[in-house]
This record gives sequence, C-alpha cells and structure tokens, in this order.
Amino acid sequence: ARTTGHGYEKYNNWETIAAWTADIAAQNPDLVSRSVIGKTHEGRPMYLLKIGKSHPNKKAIFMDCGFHAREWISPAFCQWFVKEAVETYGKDTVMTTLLNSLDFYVLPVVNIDGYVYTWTNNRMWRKTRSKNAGSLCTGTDPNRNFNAGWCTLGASKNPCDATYCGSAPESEKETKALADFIREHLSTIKAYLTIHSYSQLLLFPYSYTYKLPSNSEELNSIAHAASKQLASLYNTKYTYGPGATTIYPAAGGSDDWAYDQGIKYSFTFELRDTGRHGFILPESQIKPTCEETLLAVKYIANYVLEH
Ligand code: ING
Ligand code: ZN
Repeated sequence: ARTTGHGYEKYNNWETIAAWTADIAAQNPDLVSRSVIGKTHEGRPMYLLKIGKSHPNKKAIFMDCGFHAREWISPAFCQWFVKEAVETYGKDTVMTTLLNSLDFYVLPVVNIDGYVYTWTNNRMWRKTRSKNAGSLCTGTDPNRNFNAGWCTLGASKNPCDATYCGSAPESEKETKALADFIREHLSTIKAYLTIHSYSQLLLFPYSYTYKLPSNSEELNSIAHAASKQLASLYNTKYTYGPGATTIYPAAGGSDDWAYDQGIKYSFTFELRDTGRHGFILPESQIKPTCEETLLAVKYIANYVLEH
C-alpha cells in the first residue's frame, strides 16, 4: 500500500509513480491515455503516457526518463512535464499549439527495477536488475544496450561493470520494449528525447563514433537555442554538442540508435547539477530544474512542429 502521496516537488517511489500514471490518465481522458509497452525483468508493467488532443495524422515526440536508476531527477521531470501539459493546455498558447498538433509519448521510468532497487537497497545503482549467465554480478547498462555501434567504444563486456553492454543488443526486456515501440511508430515519431542526469549537457549524435550526423549543424543550432531558453529562467549553464566529444565516446546509446532509425531530432539531456550533489539532487531543486528544462523541451518540440 502507498504510505505517502504523490507530489511533483518530491521524489516518488515506483508504486506512487505507477498509481499516478493511472490517476493522471483517468483525470484527463481527453488529453492523456495510458498503455503498457512491456514488462521489466522483474515483471513490472512499463507504463507509457500519450499526451495530446486526438487529431488524425499527428506527428509525435517520444520522451523517456529513468534509464539509469540513480538519476532520480529524470523521472521527476517526466512527471512534471505531464503535469504542465495538462495544467497549461488551453492557457499557455505554446503548450496548446503543441498538444493540438503533436502527440507526446512519455515513458516516465524505463529502468523500473533499477529505480526500485535504488529505493530499497542501493541509492547509487545504475543498471537494470537482470541476471547475467556465468557471473555473480547483476544488471546491464540500458544506455549501452542499443544497436548503435554496440559495445565497440566506451562500454564494457564485463557484467560486473557499470557500463556493461549486455549479452546482445536489446538483451534487456526494457530496452527491447522501448525499441519495439519506436520501430512500430517510426512513421509518426519525429523527435526522440532521453532525460538523464547529471552534468548540465544537451547532447546529440553521435556518441558511438566521432563522425558527425548529416544534420549536425541544424542539431547544434537547436541545442544552442534550447540551452539559451533553459538559461533564461535561472541562468543555469548548459554545454551542448555531439556526445562523443562533449561528454565521452560511448556506444549503444538510445539517442544514436533512434537517430539511425531515421529520427533526425534526437537529444540526450543531462540535467542538474554539475557535481556538487550529483545524482543526489536535493528535492528543493526539483521545481527549478523541471521549470527550466521544460522551456528547452518546449523549444525543441515547437521547432519539430514547424519543420
Ligand atoms: N550519461 C550518459 C551515459 O549513458 C551518454 C551519456 C549519452 C552516453 C548518450 C551515450 C549516449 O553514460 C549518463 N549520465 O548516464
Ligand atoms: Zn544516465
């Protein structure tokens, strides 16, 4: 049973987030619907929220949170985004236009088993919670598990490492479910956004190679403008650029995979902070972090809508 209620300015446990997905959909039936895209290794349903006014032939934006278990600000942002969407539709002109013309698919927690583990056993856990054959170590890094230069660079073949790439691309039930959903909706999904923490970065492909994507100049100008929007609220400084040179080379990431599937607007956010609190970002920073990030996400969504 839930012992504490849901809140947007606190970190919610999985049970509370799961109940919230049902509530927000039930309370906003004309704007929000919930589906299940798969089950995690430990059997938890992966809830996906679709937000938007129903119209035929809409473009869509896919956004996920909670790839890495310990990055708690990330699921908090997905929840905040959905709240803002339902609360400001019909009031904020930009949000109204976005939801009339686009659908947002929001996956509030990708790595649910890992997230639960950070609440119950180890706050600094990163990976999934799947078993590795022939090893006593648990879990795969979901952001090294996609079929984009898989396990060639910045990833480990050792199941005991934090960046273990898994036994094969999409070996994890969670990454397979996400990839299957995107493949099934490729004709509508025009942008892919994945929310991590921390470092205050806005990254675009590639991370698995030093090559630049064909539209890298466009991605760079979008990232520049989105970072400027983000900074306009609290002066939070973001660095932006291709993953390989801006953070580190790393193969198997979801943004590179989505890009190579043909989703030409693909970004990884690394939210606050730059290391003072790191993954343990205080709850007092949830609201400002989410407010500023929302400005960047709205900028990107509006750009995608107009292009
Ligand atoms: N950072 C990302 C990671 O998975 C990243 C950086 C982005 C790598 C895109 C590959 C592709 O390591 C965090 N904080 O998880
Ligand atoms: Zn991460």
